[in-house]
This record gives sequence, C-alpha cells and structure tokens, in this order.
Amino acid sequence: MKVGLVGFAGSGKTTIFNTLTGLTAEVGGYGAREKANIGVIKVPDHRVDKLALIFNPKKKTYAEISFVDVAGPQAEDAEQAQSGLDPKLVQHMREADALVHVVRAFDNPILLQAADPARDIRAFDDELILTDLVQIENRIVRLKKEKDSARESELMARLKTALEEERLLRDLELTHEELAMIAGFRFLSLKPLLVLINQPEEAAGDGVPAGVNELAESKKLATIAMSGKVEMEIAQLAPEEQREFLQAVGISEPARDRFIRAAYSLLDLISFLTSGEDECRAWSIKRGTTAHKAAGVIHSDIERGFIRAEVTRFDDLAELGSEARCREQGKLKLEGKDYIVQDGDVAHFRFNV
Ligand SMILES: Nc1nc2c(ncn2[C@@H]2O[C@H](COP(=O)(O)OP(=O)(O)OP(=O)(O)O)[C@@H](O)[C@H]2O)c(=O)[nH]1
Ligand SMILES: [Mg+2]
Repeated sequence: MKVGLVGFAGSGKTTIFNTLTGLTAEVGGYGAREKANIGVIKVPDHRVDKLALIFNPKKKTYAEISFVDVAGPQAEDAEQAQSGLDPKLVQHMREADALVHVVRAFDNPILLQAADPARDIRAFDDELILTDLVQIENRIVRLKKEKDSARESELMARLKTALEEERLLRDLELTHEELAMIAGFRFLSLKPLLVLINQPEEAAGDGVPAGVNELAESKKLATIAMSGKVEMEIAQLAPEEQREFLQAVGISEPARDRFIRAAYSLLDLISFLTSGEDECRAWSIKRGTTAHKAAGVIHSDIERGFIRAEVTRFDDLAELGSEARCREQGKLKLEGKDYIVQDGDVAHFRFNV
C-alpha cells in the first residue's frame, strides 16, 4: 500500500513521516525542498510470527506500507490560486493508493495564520477539487474531437458538475463500470483520504477536537489525532523508555500502531497468509476479494491457472500446530474461485499454467 502524506507547508508532514517510519528526514523545510522523502514500514502481524514457529521458513515477510512525503503548498497562496496543485506534487499524489492530509492544529510561529484545522481541511479539499476539475475540463475539450466518445463525455460532464458543486469524486455513487472508465485518470478527490490532526504538544494524548469532529461527520471523513513532534521524539527513544514516556503524556498506544489500524480501516483492507518452508507471509487485500483475485496478488500466473485454494483458519492452525492435524480434523477446506477470502485465512493456491 502506498500512502501519500499531503497538506499545507509547515503542517508537520515530514515530522509525521519520521514518526511513522522511524527515519530522520529534515524537518522545517517550509516547502523549499523539491525532493520527496520515501520510507517503508512493515505491518506488525503476530500471525506471521506464529506461522514461522510452525513452519520454520527461510524467510518471514510482513505486509508493507510505503510513504511518500513532499513539501506542501503555502496555505496563504492556496486562497488565491486558480489552477490547482503543483504538477510535481500532483504526480506523487496520483501514485498513492491513499492520501493522508496532515492538518496543523498547533500554532507555528513561522506561519502567518493561526491554527485552524477546519479551515485547512476545507481549503485542501478545494485544492483537490480544482486539480481534478482542470484535468476533466482538458479531457472534455479533447473528447469533442473524438468519435464514439458519447459515454465518456456524458460521464465527464457529470463529474464536472459535481466538482463545480464542490463535491469530491469519492463521495459520488459511481458504478464499477464508471470507476473502471476513469481509473486511468487517478483523480485526486477520488482517492481514500485520512485526515490526521497534528496536535500541539500539550494535547498529545487528546482525540480529534470537537469542531473538527463535526466537520468530519458532515463530510464523512476518517480522522486520527496525534502530536507529530511528541511522537517523533518518542519514536527515537529506546523501546523501554518509549513505554514510560507514552504513559507520562497520556498516550495509550504508539502512533504507528494506531495509524496502521486507521489506514486498514479506511481502505477496508484485511490480511491473508501464506505459509511454507520457504516463506511465511502476510498479504493485504480489500475485504470481499475472491480467492481467484487474491491469488493474482501473489502472482498473475497463479490467477491465470487457478484450480482451487486450500484454506485453513489461522486460529485452527495455531491451536492444532500443523497442517496435517488440521486436515485430520476437517479444518482444511477446499475453496473455488468465487470464495471470499477472510482475514486470517492461511491459503495454498493450486494452479496450472
Ligand atoms: N508545536 C508543534 N510543532 C510541530 C509539530 N509537528 C511539527 N512541528 C514543527 O513544525 C515545523 C514544520 O514541520 P515539518 O514536519 O517540516 O512540516 P512539513 O509539513 O513537512 O512542511 P513542508 O515540507 O514545508 O510542507 C517544524 O519546525 C516542526 O518541528 C507539533 O505537533 N507541534
Ligand atoms: Mg516537509
């Protein structure tokens, strides 16, 4: 999963990037740098560890989340701009599966504006809308010159109207077919978005502020709150010290763990597992994925030549201690292409190419 950290200059994106990845990218750049920060984290999964104890594989592989952090636009400029976001920034955003909007809730002495999370949430949504609108308008111009473009023209006109009414594309009800038709454009306002409220130090253990909660509810936004600065300092301590420190400032769980949960829930992801002597591994897929498509996440050949899946529940395997015993006890099921893979399924795919 690729996550783009986005938001206005000085909102704390790089600080959050460091907190989540454990890296030490330079903070306080104020939009000056062109370079993107890139980092990857492994998603902790006790099931992979347990499977490794059973199968003793050469390799353990966890699911991964990769982050890209690019300097943001100045909030003051955004109010006047009419053309949407900087193309370089947009390029990074397009490649992301999900966006995390880092919103400043702390007063930053170098910025002119006082913290106002609700203002920034609206203003950034406007940027997404404007960027998509420009792209759609260009497309509409081009479509006028093409034959057989009636269906796409109709759809683009509908999207344009929605954006002009300040509605985000992800809030529209689009059919699978319509979504497939526009997938190639990678519209920004269509991407799942998590609002991350970057709290002042003194509110490090607090939840999302009430005013933001109201706005989030009306806009159906997923939210999470943390103090980037405090969490970054904690993330750079030794593990024993971390626990003490977290308790002292009233934080119940490290930011990274909370973030991973929020991201999985936002994208409606679950994990299935594969196990064997070579590798025990977790794979993340969208809830509701069929065995056929899940096989394709591992390799396109396995999807193409899919015969069946042999599925054990992780809990059964952990309890009984081996696949042989699961088989004896009728805990190993044979499933076809249309089986919906469940969180915690341990699957072997049989295929023939
Ligand atoms: N008080 C306080 N300051 C913070 C917090 N998070 C970040 N900062 C400070 O805000 C400044 C900007 O942080 P960055 O992480 O560099 O912000 P950014 O969003 O990456 O900025 P650009 O890359 O310019 O878009 C730094 O001086 C940070 O130390 C926070 O939670 N509380
Ligand atoms: Mg930065």
